[in-house]
Amino acid sequence: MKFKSDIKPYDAAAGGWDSLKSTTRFVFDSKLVLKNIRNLLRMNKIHGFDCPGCAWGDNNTSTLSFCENGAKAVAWEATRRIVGPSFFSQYSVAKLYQKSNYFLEYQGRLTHPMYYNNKTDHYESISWDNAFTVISKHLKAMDHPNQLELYTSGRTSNEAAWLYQLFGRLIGTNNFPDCSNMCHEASSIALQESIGVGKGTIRLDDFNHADAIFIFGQNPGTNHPRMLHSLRHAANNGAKIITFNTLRERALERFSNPQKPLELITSLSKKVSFAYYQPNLGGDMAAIRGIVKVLLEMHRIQLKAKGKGIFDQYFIDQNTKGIHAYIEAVDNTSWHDIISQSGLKELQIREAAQIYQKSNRVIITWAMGITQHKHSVHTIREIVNLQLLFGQLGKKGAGICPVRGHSNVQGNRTMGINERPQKSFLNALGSYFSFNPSEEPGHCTVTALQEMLNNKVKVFISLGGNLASAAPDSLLTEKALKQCGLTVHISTKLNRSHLVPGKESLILPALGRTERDQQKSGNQYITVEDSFSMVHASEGIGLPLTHTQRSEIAIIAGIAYNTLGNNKVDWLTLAGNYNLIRDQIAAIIPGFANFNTRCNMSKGFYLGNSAAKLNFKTYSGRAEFSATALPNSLFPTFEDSKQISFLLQTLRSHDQYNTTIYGLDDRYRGIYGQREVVLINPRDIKFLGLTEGALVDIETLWNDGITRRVTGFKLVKYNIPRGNLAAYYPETNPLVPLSSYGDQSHTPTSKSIPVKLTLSVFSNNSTLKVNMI
Ligand SMILES: Nc1nc2c(c(=O)[nH]1)N[C@H]1C(S)=C(S)[C@@H](COP(=O)(O)OP(=O)(O)OC[C@H]3O[C@@H](n4cnc5c(=O)[nH]c(N)nc54)[C@H](O)[C@@H]3O)O[C@H]1N2
Ligand SMILES: Nc1nc2c(c(=O)[nH]1)N[C@H]1C(S)=C(S)[C@@H](COP(=O)(O)OP(=O)(O)OC[C@H]3O[C@@H](n4cnc5c(=O)[nH]c(N)nc54)[C@H](O)[C@@H]3O)O[C@H]1N2
Ligand SMILES: [Mo]
Repeated sequence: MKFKSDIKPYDAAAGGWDSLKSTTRFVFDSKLVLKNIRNLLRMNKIHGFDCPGCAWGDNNTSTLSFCENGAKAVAWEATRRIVGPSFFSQYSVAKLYQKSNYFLEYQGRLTHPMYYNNKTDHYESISWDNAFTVISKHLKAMDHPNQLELYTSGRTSNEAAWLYQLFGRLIGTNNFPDCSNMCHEASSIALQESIGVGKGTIRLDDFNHADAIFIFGQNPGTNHPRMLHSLRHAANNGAKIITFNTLRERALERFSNPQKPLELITSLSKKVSFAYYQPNLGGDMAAIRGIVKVLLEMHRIQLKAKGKGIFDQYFIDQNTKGIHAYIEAVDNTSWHDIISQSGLKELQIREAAQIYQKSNRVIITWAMGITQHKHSVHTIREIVNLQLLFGQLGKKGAGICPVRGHSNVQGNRTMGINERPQKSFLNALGSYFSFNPSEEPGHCTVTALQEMLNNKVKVFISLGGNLASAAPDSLLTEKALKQCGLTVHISTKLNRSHLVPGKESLILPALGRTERDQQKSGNQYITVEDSFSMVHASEGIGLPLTHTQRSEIAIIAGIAYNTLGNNKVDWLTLAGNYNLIRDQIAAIIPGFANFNTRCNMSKGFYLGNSAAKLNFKTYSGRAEFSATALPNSLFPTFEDSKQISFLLQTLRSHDQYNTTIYGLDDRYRGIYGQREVVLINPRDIKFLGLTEGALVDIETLWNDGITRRVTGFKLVKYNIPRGNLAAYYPETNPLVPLSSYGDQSHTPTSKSIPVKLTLSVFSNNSTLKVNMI
């Protein structure tokens, strides 16, 4: 496939004609027009499947409930192209390793269980029974349950996640590293500490009642396009949308609705953001602290003048703990630090504070621009601090909203995919199934990789996902996977993780969410939970490509039955009727009573949120202010400080889903046909004595003597603060040190990597560049 590379500013609004053209181009390009359209129509509808694109909620009001990127995800899964035994006999693993991620996934759907033959370096066909035997042999040979790592990617259904964690816990481990560790972990930890529940407090309808919506570190136009609809409705109702984003993101500036024909015809488009601030990478905690400083000033003035300040004193007295220490921390933070760290002007911070103060009902949302830093937990707690001062919890149109990534990542956690499970959950599980679950904390993604590098892991099983490309320090991660005794990948498409096999390796082909899943008791549906704690049923409708693919649930049940027998759990019977799995969930997980009956409700059901009801399940029983100082520096300082250094963030383009690359365009950012680019402030280009379009090498500045470099990246001038850079993930994952992760969260610091740039001597080729088409 040939791509023409180009860079041109994108002037149109987000959504609109271009979005429609792009969606339809994608759907019509594939040879399955009818099937794709039918799939789109049924997406997020009753008797249809939940969109595998993202975890945004759905109010079932729009006739065509899809977005451009959801359409891409469906079309991508619905391909008729096949990666079967003959494909693998044609390509050795070494040969495939040379190919790009785009090439690998474009080859089509995995159809047969495959076993890696290390003598020939080819994957070869294996029967399902023999595959299960290989796995159980390895599992039974382990000296200790913690030699097993059970990775999960957040597309997995509640039912599959449930069986998977049950299997792991019966074996005796809590090693459940998952994509969430690299994603919203900091949100879960911070919210649990602050308000006693690791989830957002709002419901979709709250957007219709908000006076202001503050969006931090998130690019909804690409990653949560359906959120634009909610924002737009909110704006129509008079809500002010305030954006904090290091980059100017097109879809946060203007948006027109591709599902409203009149708007398309008249090219009407709405300004999205009422105010747009561009803090430095990692500067949001300082920005929020600044906003609070201004509000505290106003509070004190008014208190003096009128005897009543602007904070919600009643809410604070009734519901919170720690206000005094927090106010002291705010007083101790200097304007100098606030301005230098946030990169914003005092005037801008005062303006944002004023908008906040004038709004009765405020929602704050955020995503990866907040969670993938060293001080992310503190930043999120600072967001909560601000909301607590004004009682922005427990009322309509107000609250906190971490916008989740994978479509069921929140549900996976609810089901117990958690390396640090709550004791109450383990107790309930143990008494239902009559065993003593281990209480020893398990491994997260980073610690699992460290254990693999220490040769402590015998078996790695991956339920979806692509750890080799998603994890930091790509070369180390690949080494880690290769050192396992057995790697098992339950996957829909070929990806890089399959090409770094352990001493033995299996690929097990799974059905996708859009496909019909027929088991002994008939067609099955699964369930998922969105960002708003709504649980929906989802039923695949497309015919599977072959009878050799199996559902994730059937695969887990097969592994578990072969390893543990049906002594405590009748795995194969559960796999024959998913209602029986839901009965177990209903008996053990709070909020799921009568699960099977409630799945039939048309719009799903709400799990509830204790903090939204002002019931705070923290140690003190109150919402806790957190009183931390700003980080000393946003930039790790090393001895060699003479270098001109930058902070790099790694983000998504418009044509990708995490490690899956659909195409090489990033339309809203005006970048076409290329991904090896680095966005940089024009003055920094000049400062470096370079010109736009020059090819540079990016090298990490870290303290462990390892050289981490990617080469031949094109400089693209962009509206971004000086000293900050942006480039795409996963191409830049080799730059993220495995030892650079968030305090408490262990989330790789993918949004603040200290780097230097040098003119590339390689021009177009490099040792690390594995992503050429
Ligand atoms: N189409 C599509 N949809 C997806 C995904 C996908 O890859 N493709 N991935 C899914 C997943 S798993 C996730 S987690 C979400 C990710 O959704 P996002 O979090 O929107 O994803 P990123 O591309 O990482 O974008 C981070 C945004 O934060 C900004 N940012 C970065 N650092 C900072 C900072 O320090 N401060 C501020 N204020 N802004 C900052 C960046 O400029 C960028 O706009 O999307 C989900 N949905
Ligand atoms: N540098 C950098 N690194 C990052 C990030 C970043 O912003 N910057 N973001 C992080 C984030 S937020 C996340 S969530 C992780 C994502 O990490 P992962 O979830 O591990 O990665 P994905 O790319 O979503 O996984 C794609 C693979 O999942 C498989 N798959 C797709 N659908 C299904 C299905 O229905 N069933 C099964 N069994 N398999 C399926 C396919 O084989 C596909 O190749 O990456 C993280 N890594
Ligand atoms: Mo994510």
